[in-house]
Amino acid sequence: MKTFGVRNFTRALVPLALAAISAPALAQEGAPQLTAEEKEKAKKIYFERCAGCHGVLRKGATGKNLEPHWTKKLPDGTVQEGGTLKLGTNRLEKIIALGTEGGMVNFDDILTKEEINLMARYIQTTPDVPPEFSLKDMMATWKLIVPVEQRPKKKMNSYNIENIFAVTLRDTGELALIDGDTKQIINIVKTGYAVHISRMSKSGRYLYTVGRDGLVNLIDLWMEKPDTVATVKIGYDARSVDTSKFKGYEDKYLVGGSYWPPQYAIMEGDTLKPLKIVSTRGMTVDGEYHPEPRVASIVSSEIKPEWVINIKETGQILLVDYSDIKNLKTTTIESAKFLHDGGWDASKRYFLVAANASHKIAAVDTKTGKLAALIDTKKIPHPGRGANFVHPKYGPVWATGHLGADVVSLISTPSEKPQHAKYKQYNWKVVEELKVPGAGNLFVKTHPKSKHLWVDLPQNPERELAEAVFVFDLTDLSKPPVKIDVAKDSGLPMTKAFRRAVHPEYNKNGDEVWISVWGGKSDPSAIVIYDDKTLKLKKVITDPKMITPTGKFNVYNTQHDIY
Ligand code: DHE
Repeated sequence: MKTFGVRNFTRALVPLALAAISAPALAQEGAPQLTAEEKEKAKKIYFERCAGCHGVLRKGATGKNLEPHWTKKLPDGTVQEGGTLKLGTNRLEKIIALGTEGGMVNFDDILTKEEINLMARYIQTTPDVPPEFSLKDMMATWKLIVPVEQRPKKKMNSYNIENIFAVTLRDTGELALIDGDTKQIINIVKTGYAVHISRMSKSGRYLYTVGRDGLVNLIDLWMEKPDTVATVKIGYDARSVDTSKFKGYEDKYLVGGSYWPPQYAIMEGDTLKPLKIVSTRGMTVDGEYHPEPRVASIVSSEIKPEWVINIKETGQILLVDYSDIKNLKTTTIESAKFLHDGGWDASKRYFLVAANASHKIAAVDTKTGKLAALIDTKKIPHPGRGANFVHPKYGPVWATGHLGADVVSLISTPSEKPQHAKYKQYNWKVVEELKVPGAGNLFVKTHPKSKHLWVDLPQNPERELAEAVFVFDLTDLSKPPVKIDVAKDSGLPMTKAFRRAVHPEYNKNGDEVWISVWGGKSDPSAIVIYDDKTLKLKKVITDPKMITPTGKFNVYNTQHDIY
């Protein structure tokens, strides 16, 4: 079955505190019966593979609503009620096995027939409600491994810290720190489960990473061998962190967003000591109450002491002023539902975030604290952090790829530079859609010193596209992109699982691009490095410890939001 979409998203591994999850209080009338053992197994699979898209409470987000009111056949076996289709086990099995044209991927190569049948029955039962996670719970998880006074007073190693890459080793729950100059692995740090993103402190000394299990690691890059100096859990299921970057607050605070419970936590930047938790439960932009509004992307403003915190299910964008943590001031900006990932425009005044299942990009003006625009795009925009460059005809643009469409959308962004005044007429319009050979893009990337735009397609169902990247020439966008077969260049053997080429990331100088070859958990993986000018292969980093590399975060580019 050829479907594009969110394959590995639904494979995401989310080890919630499963044991602590309470049994549903409601009667399961008409739902298929599950033994206690089956239920435990189904719960685990649901959290590992399904919750990322459908939500813990199954209210739906990127994926559809999976509550019993439409998954469950009526007690007498009726499949239709008042025009509403009741899916039932057989239909659900087919959807899980084969996927749908709506973007749901096929699971017949991941789950066994029995597991598919189990999940088809499980999602007809009433969803379990996981436990809450308080400040006291958070405090109990906090580990200060090296107190500040015992840390180096100056940099104790000879690494060019600004060119270190933090590489997510997704399926081992580790982070590889790689020297960008020598391409040698500096350290492999044990992190949270299926670690998601890394971010930098303003000073460039501290690196933070967050696992899907909510574990945050604080890594001190000044140590002789950079390593973890503190950890804390911010919830059971998380995706994002960022630091305080405004003048006077450098390295002072860290904020982390949770999927479950739906809340964000504020910590001390250099120790991770928990300070405050704020719930994000509340009303959607449509005025409906939502019990599970998950925290998606977070960025830190440099023009105000504020974080931009994007709440997925409600479509509300929060500007959280951290200058007074005790008396927290928040501006709540209405945008569109299902906010996900995003990045700054070139001026770093506007933050552009995908409302992915609404097929829109919301742009926030962080100077005025208002929504600047809500822009319709092709299906399921997925920018990562996006890419900024000056278009030959339309001036400054920010680019996003799409999971659900075979284009890269270029959105004109405002600029105060006098030479860009003539482009004002285009601001906040999709000025061009660059054609790519298929859907399934996750990340696009360029660099201020580069003339190239790199586009991956790891979620495309065709092997030859998922294993390649496509490079546009920014000086002549009428040319089709150059295809680079990254999996082939890696020299890795062909495997049953796709060797997905994912997440292009520049080095500090902006003259090299690193791409992960994301293989199966038991297959060899690699990072393939290209010369950005010539597009020629420069180096392949392989190592038995290099298992399922995905996101890569160059210290300097992450610290300064360069993309
Ligand atoms: Fe991500 C960023 C959520 C699946 C790799 N991902 C993000 C962000 C969010 C998010 C909210 C933005 C963080 C920020 O900027 O503060 N990702 C989710 C999901 O909910 C989802 C769809 C399913 C899940 O259960 O996790 C999901 N993500 C994936 C993957 O399967 C990816 C491809 C591989 C992996 O490592 O898990 C993946 N996501 C990434 C990466 C970034 C990211 C590499 C950071 C991009 C950047 O350049 O900053």
